[in-house]
Amino acid sequence: MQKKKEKAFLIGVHWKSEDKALTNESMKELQNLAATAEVEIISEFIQSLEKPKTATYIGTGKLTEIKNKAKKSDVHTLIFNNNLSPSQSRNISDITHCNVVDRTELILDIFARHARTKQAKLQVELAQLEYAYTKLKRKWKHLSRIQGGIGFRGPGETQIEVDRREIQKKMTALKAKLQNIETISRTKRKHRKNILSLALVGYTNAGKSTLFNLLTKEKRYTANKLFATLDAKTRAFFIAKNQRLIITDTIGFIRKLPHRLVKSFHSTLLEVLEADLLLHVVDISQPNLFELIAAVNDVLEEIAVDEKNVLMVFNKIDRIEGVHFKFIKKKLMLEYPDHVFISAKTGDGLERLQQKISTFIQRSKIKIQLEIPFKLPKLLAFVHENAEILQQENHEQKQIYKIKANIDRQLLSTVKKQIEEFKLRERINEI
Ligand SMILES: Nc1nc2c(ncn2[C@@H]2O[C@H](COP(=O)(O)OP(=O)(O)OP(=O)(O)O)[C@@H](O)[C@H]2O)c(=O)[nH]1
Ligand SMILES: [Mg+2]
Repeated sequence: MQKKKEKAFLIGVHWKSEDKALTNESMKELQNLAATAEVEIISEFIQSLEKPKTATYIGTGKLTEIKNKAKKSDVHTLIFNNNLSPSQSRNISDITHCNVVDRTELILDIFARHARTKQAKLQVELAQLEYAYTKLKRKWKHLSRIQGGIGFRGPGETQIEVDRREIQKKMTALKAKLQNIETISRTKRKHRKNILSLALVGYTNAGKSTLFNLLTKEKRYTANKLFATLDAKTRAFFIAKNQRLIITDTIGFIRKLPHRLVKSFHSTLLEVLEADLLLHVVDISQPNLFELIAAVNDVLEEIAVDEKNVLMVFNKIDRIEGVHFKFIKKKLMLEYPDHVFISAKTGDGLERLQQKISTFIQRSKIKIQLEIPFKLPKLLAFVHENAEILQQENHEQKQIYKIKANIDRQLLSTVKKQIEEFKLRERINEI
């Protein structure tokens, strides 16, 4: 038998200074989030306000109306499209006799459902505790029968009445565990330091994992759900002969993500921090795509990756009509000089994308002259393997190979370091 869905009302605010379309888009996103959390939406309420009410976020008149309707429809959960302060949640709950869930708590509930790997589970647990820490919840007697609903799943269930110190102790332990995982993945990354790395970033559901699968021929889970991916996965792939790269698929972003929550996903986002090139995947069929791009850029800024090379990947071109596509294409091309249009589903544009990545690789290479000592044959082999050799002369007298090559900047520093170290050793031996 299918488990009965939790019934809920969605509640949003239309800020009078903002466009109504923006509120509608945001409410649609809340519907998607609620659907992903397997909630049955019974009704939706939107109140127009200039600013939030300090005590109850929305007006008390509206809350009384909601209370009466909730009673009639046997609804016990109210999902707010905004983040509420602890006292606001408490006051709303007092008036309506309902379980109050804010936007972040709903997202965290989805995270708890979707976390599969150990790392993702630990990060979700940390995120839940971080949020609970700032927002300790009281359990309400009249709500005891609806326990286990949104905001009370997973670790949220046990922490409700635990005091702040206990939570802090737990958070420290979780951070230590995550740190261990980070150390392991850092060692792995060190081994790959010489390979150029890409990371997929973008709004949730933009098609990052679908593109990852297309490029790497992997079978990563993709779904028309928000936050289908919560962990990071890195794979090597070839873009052309001799052009081996690594690419990381990771968690998607969303609007109004609290700072602390982003911080909890630090381990997963490390790959993004260290990538040479970001592919910012955008669902071109979304009417508000500029806003979604801005939301992603905000999060990138928050995790301090705003200085990176970014290639805009406009995905899902199969989903938009010819005339509209032409119009939007023009606008995007003007706004983002580094871009490509693709469909990760049909494969349309894949070659264009590969070409763009190749160009980036070429651009990141520089032409240099190197003097590799005869005594370092391994280094010579390494350079041959990883750089484009333009010329090589052997100087018997000086005991060096003189090489002209196009080489990746990162590689160059590794090679130079080895030559310097060799020279230093020689000098020490001489003394
Ligand atoms: N029509 C169409 N659908 C696509 C395309 N790319 C991805 N999708 C669909 O969009 C949905 C989301 O794709 P994912 O690859 O899971 O998206 P994601 O960016 O990894 O999402 P999260 O991991 O949830 O952040 C899936 O249902 C895909 O089948 C495309 O080019 N065209
Ligand atoms: Mg994904």
